[in-house]
Amino acid sequence: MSHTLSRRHFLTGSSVLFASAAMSPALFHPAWAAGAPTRLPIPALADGRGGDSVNLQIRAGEWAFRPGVMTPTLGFSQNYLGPTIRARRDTALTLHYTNTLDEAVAVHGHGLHVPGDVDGGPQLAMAPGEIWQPTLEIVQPAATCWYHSHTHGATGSQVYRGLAGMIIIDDDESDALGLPSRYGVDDLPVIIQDRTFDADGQFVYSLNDAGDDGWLGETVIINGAVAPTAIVPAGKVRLRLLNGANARFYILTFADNRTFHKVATDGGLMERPVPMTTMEMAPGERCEIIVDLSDGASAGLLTLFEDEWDEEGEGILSGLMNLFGGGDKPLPQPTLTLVPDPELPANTAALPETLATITRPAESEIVRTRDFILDMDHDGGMHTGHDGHAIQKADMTINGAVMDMGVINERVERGQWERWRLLSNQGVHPFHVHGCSFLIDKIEGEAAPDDQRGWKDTAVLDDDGWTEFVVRFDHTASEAHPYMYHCHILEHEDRGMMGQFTVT
Ligand SMILES: [Cu+2]
Repeated sequence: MSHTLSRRHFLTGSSVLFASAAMSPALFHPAWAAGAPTRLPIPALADGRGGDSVNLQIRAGEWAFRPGVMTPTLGFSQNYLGPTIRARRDTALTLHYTNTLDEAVAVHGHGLHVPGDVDGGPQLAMAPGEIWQPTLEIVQPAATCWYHSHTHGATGSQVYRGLAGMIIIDDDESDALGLPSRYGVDDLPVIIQDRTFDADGQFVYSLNDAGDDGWLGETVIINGAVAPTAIVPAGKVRLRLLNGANARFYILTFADNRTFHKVATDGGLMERPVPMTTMEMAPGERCEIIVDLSDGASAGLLTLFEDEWDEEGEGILSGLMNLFGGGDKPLPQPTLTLVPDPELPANTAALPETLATITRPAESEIVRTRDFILDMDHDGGMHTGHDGHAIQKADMTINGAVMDMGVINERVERGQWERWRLLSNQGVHPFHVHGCSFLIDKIEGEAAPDDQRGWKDTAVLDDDGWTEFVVRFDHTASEAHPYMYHCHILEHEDRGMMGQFTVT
């Protein structure tokens, strides 16, 4: 029987009770007891604001997820993941990719409002040895975005091996708010992933062996490190959280159940900070949160999830970090620990009451409605793509169709508001749309909760009811370089849960 995730398990679950249970204050998984503390790796900054092109060499490497054990990896100009690209509104960002691998790679700028011909969809794959140099006009508000492999049929495998990195967009409005903004000091990139390692410390991954829920790794890693610590000022700290996992939904909370403030969703700042103690993040989503460490106590971030269900169908929370395949599940340990250092200059300013203005369209401005139904058919057969190659287990469809690079599934008019309604026949899917940010209107018939009312590009839908958002596309995407909409469980995407659309 499938145990596909269902959102209602989380919504009605008892995660807060769980988090208040006695937690071991240990910083490290027992497997790490003999090792020195791992510092949170901070990806290098690649400053694209001044007009110089940012060089990103797509290359193989190796990376020590555990001291002394090297894992073959991929990265952008580094061994694992890529530099954090810094961009600014109203400037052009030029990227210069070189594919040094012996496999094709497409790289998508996730969350960027750019035309289809520089969006990095699968049509723009670089063959081995090829170069791709897109110039992106950054016209959107400050946001935390990311770039990652979007190679047809190989996205899951390439992201898993390391082809992902963060993009930070700044603007004048966000600069004026006084939020923590010292990169790597009180403004930290936090890329959450999970990986399974074999006894030799090598990645274990198989698209064909992934279950209905996608490929779920056994060990949680943050910026490529297991249970790292970050020394931070004893004040306000901004975490730019990216769920960069292939398939796992995370439930984030602090071990001491402290309140944090969510200030940004995928597409930028929300209208006002939202106090929270527990927050779910689906694959592909970003959130910026502000954590206050002025009390001087360390804060352990728990990245929990539900992989098992009790007789009532309620999810059982766990947070395993079975490094290199341990036996019994340990109690959830913090996967990132923030340790305040009172010697460091701290941001202790009060949070602004308002962060941004978000204007929703009037109902009369919404000119059409499109419905998308995501199916997991389980027919188990082989399908043939338009170019003749076999697609295995292609039982993942949107509106009855698997992804076909030769088919345009939707045609959208530029500059007009639309309502997109999404439903799943089974399970929970994070639905991502290229080239835009949208505003979630309703989830299962109810108004979106406060913390979901910001700009988004990835929305969670399930089989209990429609998720609806309003969206407007301001850039074009041609038949040669269409945009994609797809499930961001990468194994669903690679099996066909994706469609193409033009904007003209
Ligand atoms: Cu999916």
